[in-house]
Amino acid sequence: MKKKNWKSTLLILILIPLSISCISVSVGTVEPVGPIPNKHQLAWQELEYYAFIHFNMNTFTNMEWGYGDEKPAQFNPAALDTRQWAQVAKEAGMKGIIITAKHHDGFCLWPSEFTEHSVKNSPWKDGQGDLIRELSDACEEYGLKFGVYLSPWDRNHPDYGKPEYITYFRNQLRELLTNYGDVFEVWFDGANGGDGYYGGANEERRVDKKNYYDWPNTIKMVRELQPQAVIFSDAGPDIRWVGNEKGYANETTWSPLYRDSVYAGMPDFQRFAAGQEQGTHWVPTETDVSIRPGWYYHPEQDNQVKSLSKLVDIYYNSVGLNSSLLLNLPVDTRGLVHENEVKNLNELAAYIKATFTKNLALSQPIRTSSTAEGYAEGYLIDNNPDTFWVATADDEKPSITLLLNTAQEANTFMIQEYLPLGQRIKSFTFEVLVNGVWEKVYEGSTIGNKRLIRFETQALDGVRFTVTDSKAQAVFSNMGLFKAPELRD
Ligand code: FUL
Repeated sequence: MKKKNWKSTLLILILIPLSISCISVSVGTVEPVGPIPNKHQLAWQELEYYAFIHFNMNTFTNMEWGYGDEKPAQFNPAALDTRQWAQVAKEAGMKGIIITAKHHDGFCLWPSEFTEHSVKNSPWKDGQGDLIRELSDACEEYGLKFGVYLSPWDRNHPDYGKPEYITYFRNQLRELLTNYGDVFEVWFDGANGGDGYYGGANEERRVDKKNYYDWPNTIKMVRELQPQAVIFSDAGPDIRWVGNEKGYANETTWSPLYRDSVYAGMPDFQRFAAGQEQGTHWVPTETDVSIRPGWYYHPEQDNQVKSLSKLVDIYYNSVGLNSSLLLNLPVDTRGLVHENEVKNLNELAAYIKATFTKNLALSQPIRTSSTAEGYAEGYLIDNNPDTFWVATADDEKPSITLLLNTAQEANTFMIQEYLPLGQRIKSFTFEVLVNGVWEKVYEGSTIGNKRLIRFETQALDGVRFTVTDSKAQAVFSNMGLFKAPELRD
């Protein structure tokens, strides 16, 4: 690349259209490093940030885990408005909503034909309501994806623990996946078995978590009914749990996993938080965390909504660590996302926008230690997820150096691997150039979908990103240098 600004701009303008027509050729010249994501996983990777909504019987009993003996009469939101949920999520910059259609207490937010324990016997809309329909309609209206959480554990159902329950569970899943349009994600919880009401038995029921649910056949059913949906559980098959509920992914996060050796609800799943470099399947992490201490609404937590700086920290440590952020909003007893949530969500949206709208790397000279034939540095900043830059295969420490035409204040660096060719980078360093002196400000491991690096705000003359170890030649689709606003709390 030439140093002159107008020339690099011109080159990028020429390269963008060229790159689009070259994609298939380019992919052919660089061998993928398996495993790689399928097209549904790839579409999911782009979402990055979407909402969980925990709203169900527990909202009205002020519980986290209902026992299963609650009465449908207790479910009675006065001002339920799923369009408000969708509007809040949309304005927050979220890409979808996943709703607790049935939690562990077994109460169903849709009028299932297979149980009486549902909204059809509640006072809400005189038993005529269908919350799942309302939410799926609201999501469509607001251009959001729609997903469902269906708890495998059911503390209400008399057959839980017996083979008959699996038929019931699948019947419910079939209803959810047949009657409510496109579903982008199906969420299966790992909490399975324990004490409960179980139709009046009031006893403890343990299940063989690995075999009881016959997951392979349930997964087959999801594939038939909603082929585009990704399936989440502790262990995949498509997306895995990040291993904690605090909002933090692991510094090292491999999307590959030895998937067939893990299962939903396995007791020590946390040890898979980092994934496995040599894993056999693409099973990226999803970071689920609540905006309040509880998953469900509790009035006494009205003043414990996570602050902007906490939410920003979570965003950087999930989206910025090769994960997605599933941020839970506990809808309140009115049936609305509470004002305190709305305020902080909007602050986060404004912060993200203020940070990432202006990429300081655009139209600036980029130098690389090598570039494979047919590729160019310009692909790194063309903001096109389908183009990518490739180092030569013999370049053992590929580096990307951005030299700014004039010093710029910055504090955030972003880089993304090109996922269709697999996750490759094992370690890297990041340096800043200040007053002619290079200073290493970060050393890290994996990258994957996105790595965000935060550092002290400084007037920079340049930055340098160096791959120090990788599974194969480096391939990046995007990078950026940004200045995030200062956080006050
Ligand atoms: C956990 C559940 O037990 C919690 O109640 C909540 O739904 C959370 C997202 O997953 O395993």
